[in-house]
Amino acid sequence: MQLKRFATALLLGTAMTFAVAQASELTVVPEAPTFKGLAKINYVNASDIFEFKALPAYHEPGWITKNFVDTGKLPKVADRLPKEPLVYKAGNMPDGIGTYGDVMRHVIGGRPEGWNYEAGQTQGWGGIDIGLYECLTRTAPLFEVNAKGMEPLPNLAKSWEWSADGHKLTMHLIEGAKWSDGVPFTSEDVMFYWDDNVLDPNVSPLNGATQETFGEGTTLKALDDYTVEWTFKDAFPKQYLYNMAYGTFCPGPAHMLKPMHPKYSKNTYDQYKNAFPPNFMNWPVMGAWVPVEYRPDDIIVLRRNPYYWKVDESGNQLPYLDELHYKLSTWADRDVQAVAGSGDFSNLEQPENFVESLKRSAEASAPARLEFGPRLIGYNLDFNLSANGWGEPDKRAQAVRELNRNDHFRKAVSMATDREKLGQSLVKGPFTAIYPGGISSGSSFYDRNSTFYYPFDLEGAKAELKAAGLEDTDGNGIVNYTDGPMKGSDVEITLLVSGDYSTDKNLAEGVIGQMEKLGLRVVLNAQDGKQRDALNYSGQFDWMILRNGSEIATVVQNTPQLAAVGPKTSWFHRAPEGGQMDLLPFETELADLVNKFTATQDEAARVDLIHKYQEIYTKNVYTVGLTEYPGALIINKRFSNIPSGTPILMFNWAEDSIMRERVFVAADKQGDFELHKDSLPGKPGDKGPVE
Ligand code: BQZ
Repeated sequence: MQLKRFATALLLGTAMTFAVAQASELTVVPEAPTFKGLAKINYVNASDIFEFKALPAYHEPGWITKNFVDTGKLPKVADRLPKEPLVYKAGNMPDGIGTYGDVMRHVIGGRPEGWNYEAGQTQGWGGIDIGLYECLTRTAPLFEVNAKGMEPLPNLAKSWEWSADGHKLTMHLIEGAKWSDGVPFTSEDVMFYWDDNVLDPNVSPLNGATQETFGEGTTLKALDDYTVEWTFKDAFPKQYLYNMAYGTFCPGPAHMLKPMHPKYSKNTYDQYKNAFPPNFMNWPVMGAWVPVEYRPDDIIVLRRNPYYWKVDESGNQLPYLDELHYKLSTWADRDVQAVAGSGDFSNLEQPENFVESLKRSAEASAPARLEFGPRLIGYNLDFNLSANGWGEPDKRAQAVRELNRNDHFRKAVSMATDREKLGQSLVKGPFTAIYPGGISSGSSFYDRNSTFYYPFDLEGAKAELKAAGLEDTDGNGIVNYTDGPMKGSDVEITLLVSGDYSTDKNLAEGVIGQMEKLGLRVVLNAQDGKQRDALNYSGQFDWMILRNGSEIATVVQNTPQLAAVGPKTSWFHRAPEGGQMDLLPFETELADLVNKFTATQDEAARVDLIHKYQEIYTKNVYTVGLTEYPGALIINKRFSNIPSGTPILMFNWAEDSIMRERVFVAADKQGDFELHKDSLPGKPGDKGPVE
């Protein structure tokens, strides 16, 4: 009998060993299916796009001269421009010098909280903040710039030079530019953003800029009204110039915000953050358009900024478009309206809409054209890896965090994920690809041979769960903890996703179904974008499905978000308030590789560092990549100066990359969509525009 039992156990054991031996081994990810839809990009040099210089004469729409300059309401256009405006070169404009008039009608799924972007308020995304807030440098147009020697484009910072030892960077701001209410833009705006928002621990700027975003111990000071000086610990950390672009260094108007900041008033931080609600119109911006009308859940209307500091080579003050709309709807509706022609622009990023959008856009009568870019849109299942208090977990959540930090557990989750099925469930065809996580296959830093994953293998996954100390001891199909404070309980995991996108929810439902077969109970927690962001940034989640950002697509943009290089840089592992990071050994390796990448300018070394990063990332299942696919830009055919092959996401979103300020509509194609024709923004706080 003993023998029989032993033999059975042996057989079982062998079977188990055999199952584990059969369990999918780490494998190099297969080639992604080729996808023909990719449009051609015309690569140029950065200097081909624009320069800063004074021109002999400047021009503006005739109605501004007639109704505003001739009546004394506005200074002459030459007096509204800086000494050396940013001059877009006609040679880089696909359709050349434009003409004034018309509107770009955006549709967005977010909603405005207020105008205090610096203190973390969203304006609803979809390109509205990108248009309002100009930043020290600009990177979105780099998608069309030759990679060799690439560095961020000048913007509010028109030039810069490094000290001989590379630890200081002197930055020259554009001189004589003004906010849209006529107040001069100076280093005071830059320093208020840096000192009283980035460095103030009580303020969390939108897109999460912290001191570590620009390097541990980095300092910044103003030398005069138009000169600031950075001091870095590393020598020549040119990488940080990317972080001085959109999202992380886009100063707001200090003359509006500083008086409301707790350091300079009796306001609380909450009162500061909410000092300018969305119905505060004519908010001063450096961007090309100013909010002049807001109807909740309906529309935000923006009118051209009369002090905008960019012109074309003929001296025409930009933008060409007099008005922008942001219709407050849903992200899915953005695709539908762009294809139907009642909206003008969409980043087709939800595969569920691919087929219909392709069909409609293929018709000769289609109002919009649709161009696919590289396979750079992807999703990851992120594990909250903090076990020392970030997000104040209760007993259940803490037990999940401990599991998330267990290699067998993350391996089991990866092995139980059928990536092929998940991708095809979104859209049939050659669009989606198996994506293990890490750098996108569409990125110039991607190396397939450094990208590993565990192919789908449910039995192997179950064996890994057992190795993680989980067994279904009560036979209800869900594994139980076999020790610790949750001993005997079912393993229950909450999954945070954005409820604003069908793709996020569909992927979540797919993962939940697949995890149930593995024996994990995963509970969906779908929140709107704002709440999802808030729960994410504060660590209140067990697992999260997150769409990739620029750091995954380009490596060089938002680089600190590639690893926990600081207490608040990773999307899914941060330090508790006032606490330290509790990094796993491989996380420390990843952070070291990212820091080394940031500190060197040796191109070959940078490539090697990222390949090593990719290998450690994927072999350790830092995240479980789910699927990746190409996005497509849908834009109404009446617009000119749209660069061919503009990716919907690379260094930034397409709203930035197409350089909207130089987009125009030929006179004979202009629609009748303006809601405030021949008006300009009023004074900050005025109820609407000045007709
Ligand atoms: C693009 C983008 C422009 C944010 C947002 C939104 C937020 C996230 C992300 C995208 C929307 C559109 O993305 O989906 O196509 O227009 O706005 O900013 O998802 O919830 O927090 O990171 O960019």
